[in-house]
Amino acid sequence: GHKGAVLWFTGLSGSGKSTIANTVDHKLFEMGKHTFVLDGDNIRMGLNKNLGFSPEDRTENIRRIGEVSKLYTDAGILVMTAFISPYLEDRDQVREIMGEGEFIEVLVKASLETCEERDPKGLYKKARAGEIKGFTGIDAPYEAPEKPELVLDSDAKGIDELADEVVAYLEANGYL
Ligand code: GGZ
Repeated sequence: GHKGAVLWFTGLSGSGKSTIANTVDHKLFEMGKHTFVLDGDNIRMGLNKNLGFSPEDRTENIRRIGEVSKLYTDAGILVMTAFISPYLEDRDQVREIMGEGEFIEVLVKASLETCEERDPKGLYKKARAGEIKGFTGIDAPYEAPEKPELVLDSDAKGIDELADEVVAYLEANGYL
């Protein structure tokens, strides 16, 4: 089919959102499907470079990403977003602006312990040392989704297996 939708990855920093999204992107490309990934690298560096990490700025970050995702979806493109998106209400707001079946919420489930152990950019260490204030999971909240379309067990499984689970979900539900 040629149905646009957004795969909305949500989870802690270091849970694997961006890596999984990019791996899915790669797999779909090999299958001849053209998708697009929105993440901090192309959004927080550009469109949203005037936003920080206060609750208000995170809400505005997610609102804009939601609107951009809607544009892609309306154009018939499958878009993947990889942002912590810590607030339930903000994600529900995006779900509301999308059409029926166009918002696929994917919880990338990894415990704080796992993420802190990975700490690829050393940010948890800085947050623990008080060098970064308001870090998600340390001194800022993460509200996990109650009924996500998909849950990926990033504590127990590797990136490739989880990416395959996403592709299988898309196939089973008529998105490909
Ligand atoms: C959380 C922060 C913070 C604070 C900088 N809290 O591992 P990363 O580096 O690449 O992922 C984190 C990213 C989070 O940006 P998002 O746009 O996804 O956040 S939100 O959806 O909440 O708006 C981390 C880095 O930015 N980072 N400061 N205080 N993550």
